Amino acid sequence: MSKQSMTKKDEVFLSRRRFLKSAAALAAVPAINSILPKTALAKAVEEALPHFRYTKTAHKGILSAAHWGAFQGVVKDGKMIDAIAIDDDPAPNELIKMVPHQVHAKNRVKYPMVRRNYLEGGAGARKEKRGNDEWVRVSWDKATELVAGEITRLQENFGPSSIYAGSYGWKSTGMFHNSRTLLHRLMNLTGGFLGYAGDYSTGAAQMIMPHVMGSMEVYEQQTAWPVVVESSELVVLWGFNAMATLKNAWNVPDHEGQAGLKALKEKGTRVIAIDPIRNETIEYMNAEWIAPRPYTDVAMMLGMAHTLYSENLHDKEFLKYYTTGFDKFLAYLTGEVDGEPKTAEWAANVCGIDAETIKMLAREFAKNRTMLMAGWGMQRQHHGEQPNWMLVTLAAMLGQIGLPGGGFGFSYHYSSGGSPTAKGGILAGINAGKAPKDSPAPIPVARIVDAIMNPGKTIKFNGRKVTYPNIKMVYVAGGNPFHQHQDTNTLLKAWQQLDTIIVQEPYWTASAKHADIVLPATTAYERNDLDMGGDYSQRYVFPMHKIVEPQHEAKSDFDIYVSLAAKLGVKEAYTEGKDEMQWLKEMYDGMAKQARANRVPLPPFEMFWNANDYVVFPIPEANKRWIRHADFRDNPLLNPLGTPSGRIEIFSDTIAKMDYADCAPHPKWYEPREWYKADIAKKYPLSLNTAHPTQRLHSQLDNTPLRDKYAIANREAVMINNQDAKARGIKHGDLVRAFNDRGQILVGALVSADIRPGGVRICEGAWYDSDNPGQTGGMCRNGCVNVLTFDQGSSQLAQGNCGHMAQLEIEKYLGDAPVNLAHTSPKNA
Ligand SMILES: Nc1nc2c(c(=O)[nH]1)N[C@H]1C(S)=C(S)[C@@H](COP(=O)(O)OP(=O)(O)OC[C@H]3O[C@@H](n4cnc5c(=O)[nH]c(N)nc54)[C@H](O)[C@@H]3O)O[C@H]1N2
Ligand SMILES: Nc1nc2c(c(=O)[nH]1)N[C@H]1C(S)=C(S)[C@@H](COP(=O)(O)OP(=O)(O)OC[C@H]3O[C@@H](n4cnc5c(=O)[nH]c(N)nc54)[C@H](O)[C@@H]3O)O[C@H]1N2
Ligand SMILES: [Mo]
Repeated sequence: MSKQSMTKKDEVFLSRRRFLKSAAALAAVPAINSILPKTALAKAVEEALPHFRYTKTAHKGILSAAHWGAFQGVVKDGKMIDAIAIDDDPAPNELIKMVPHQVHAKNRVKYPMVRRNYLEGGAGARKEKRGNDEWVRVSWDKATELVAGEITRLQENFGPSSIYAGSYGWKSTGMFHNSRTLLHRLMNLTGGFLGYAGDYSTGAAQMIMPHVMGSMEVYEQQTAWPVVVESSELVVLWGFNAMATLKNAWNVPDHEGQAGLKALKEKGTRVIAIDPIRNETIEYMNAEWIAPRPYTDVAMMLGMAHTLYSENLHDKEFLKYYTTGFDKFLAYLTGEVDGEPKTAEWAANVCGIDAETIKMLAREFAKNRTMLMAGWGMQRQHHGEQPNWMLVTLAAMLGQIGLPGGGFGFSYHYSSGGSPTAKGGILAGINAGKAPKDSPAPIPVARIVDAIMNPGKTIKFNGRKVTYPNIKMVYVAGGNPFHQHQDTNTLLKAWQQLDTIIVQEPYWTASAKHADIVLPATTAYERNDLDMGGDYSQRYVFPMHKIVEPQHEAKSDFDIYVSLAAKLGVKEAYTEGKDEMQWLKEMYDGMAKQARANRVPLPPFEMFWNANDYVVFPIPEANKRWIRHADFRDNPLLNPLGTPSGRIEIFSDTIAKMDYADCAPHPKWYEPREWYKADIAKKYPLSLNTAHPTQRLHSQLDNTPLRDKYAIANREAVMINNQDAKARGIKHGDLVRAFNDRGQILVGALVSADIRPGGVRICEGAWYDSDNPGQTGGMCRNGCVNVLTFDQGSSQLAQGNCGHMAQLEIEKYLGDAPVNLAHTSPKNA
């Protein structure tokens, strides 16, 4: 295999306009509940077809899947009461157990609801009351009439750029009930919409890497785990917490990354971790922990690069044959251009790690077969382009890129990058259809609030210019802007500018509470779907059977859009005449055809669906030995990188031509907007870390009992070093106010030695709950960290978000503890 690549957020759009030959055959498909236990026929098929795996826990429940794993849902008296991970899962987790709680959560959106003033006064009426208005229950017919009417009004009067329907978010798994793509499909049939570019995850890295490596690197297959276990002598975990982040995946996780880490641990490979926090992966691997000042990694890497150069440890052959521009970078590294040599001593003064340690690290990296594995937290920062570029430069100087167990990897912590790729078939998801010709150009995803606030403003973006249109409506389905976006108070202001906000959701999240029209969506467990298991391994195909009937008046996203399509006169085009099961059969058949071409025969759809089983594709031996960039290393002329030079660009002419003051044409240390040496640190001395939550997926599952395990004083936890806590008279378990000039939140003190002094961690994803609803400046009673972050692009190149960075102060909260209403439904709802 010469190149393995995949994208995360954009499903593989295989356009198959083929219609079902026999829809009638499907009518015979019985409901899953009626076909358990397994039929004799299914058992016979399974014996004949080894990749059609009999669910070992069969008969316990109904097979389905989520971001946190595949499981069987157990139902009693129409209610889901348990979820049991499949036996093939090498690292089943506690999130799976929350599935029944998701279905039966108290704060489900039960009926379509409209904000009273909106219902009575129309679009834009009393918009300042959003978040603090009454809710009125309406019929589905009325709700869809309002939504369809507003789409029509805006398309006619202002055109597609007035409707932001990008709808970024992690929704649920399932290749068909993809709330976002299905929304795009509707909008494309009705005049187009304003969408987004990039994502919140790798906003900076995915834009800079193509200039440097010719590919995004962050969503690409990594050197296979068996190779790492066998060949790496030193593994460096740089801002990397895979034991937490691998619990979830974009599709259904295969959890093979945890198996890889376990094997590494059992072998006793040396592991060094660089992170301001001694996170659970460091703990699990018992790694050597180096804790730099937050946001200073680029300086630290420069100090190492300088050591390699000055001690003649860099690989000159590799730099010569496989890279371009090292000489120009060198002039910066040695201080020739700015009078500032980036020595280990210089770096020590910036990152707070002593020069001897920095030098030791550089020498160890050079001496051993070293794999640099990096997470994405440090690129979700101001100048977040630089850590990735500099890490690649460091790896290039070490000269091990393309060798077994050497080089760098930017996706070992995500969706099990490095889990060897199987050979079978791939499910194509539902497609968004064709965008109309005059569709507006997308805006960088994290600039949405800036765009709403500043229509007509032009910004720079990766060599292009983007002019913000006049956005009048936001349609959210499968995302949670009140958690995902930085600087919540500014978001609130922006939300108050809009004519209409529609939120399609299973729960009364803060985003729902601040909308005009709320449409109740089912969870994934109330509908039928299919998904792949293993984003990189593509190893499994899971049926996602409906486990319980839709709760209350909730409808699947597909059914909601079909009703809207009917009102907008595009129903036939939208459904192509197919219902849920017909779409699933078509997706399965397309996948099975590819599998057959790969000599992996699969049973017909009906049999697959009825058997409560899943498919496990074989993994070719060669893929277990796969090494990222080995082909490039073997022959850079025949297998050039996708960069202009075909080589690793340590200096980029493309970026030089952009001429951005905040993104030089070579990796460079920039002082960030907020950090411990900035003026702001005198007032707000603590540096914020907003790591992803171990026992949640962002905001998802915050309304389940798992919260009892991590909430402190009934709020999101703030991790703080013992010394910093002591200096402020804060004890473990105390209620604490965290604040800066942008806002204030209540959190519970988690006092610990596992965080470097000067840093605090408040995980992203707590549901926003203001004590002054709808107004800016209120205190969030649940600890939504984005109240404290700033909303600025990483640089003009990537315009990525800076969610992982902010200065703040904390103090013991002395008032009466206010009631936390984050997980309650509004009155009458
Ligand atoms: N400060 C800071 N901010 C961050 C980050 C950070 O590190 N720091 N991380 C960023 C990153 S990487 C990301 S990816 C974003 C994530 O941000 P989001 O993707 O917005 O986070 P989720 O909590 O997954 O939101 C998904 C929402 O979809 C709803 N949902 C689930 N299933 C369905 C469905 O089938 N249909 C519909 N209609 N709705 C459904 C859920 O209830 C939930 O409200 O956050 C970003 N924000
Ligand atoms: N359990 C769980 N798993 C998830 C998610 C989730 O919400 N929960 N979200 C999924 C998604 S959408 C994404 S994008 C990925 C996110 O994956 P990542 O972005 O890699 O995860 P983070 O937790 O934000 O950051 C990883 C590590 O970086 C460290 N870090 C932060 N700032 C710095 C710094 O300045 N320097 C250094 N050296 N280290 C730093 C943090 O302390 C943390 O240990 O995870 C995915 N998996
Ligand atoms: Mo993400």
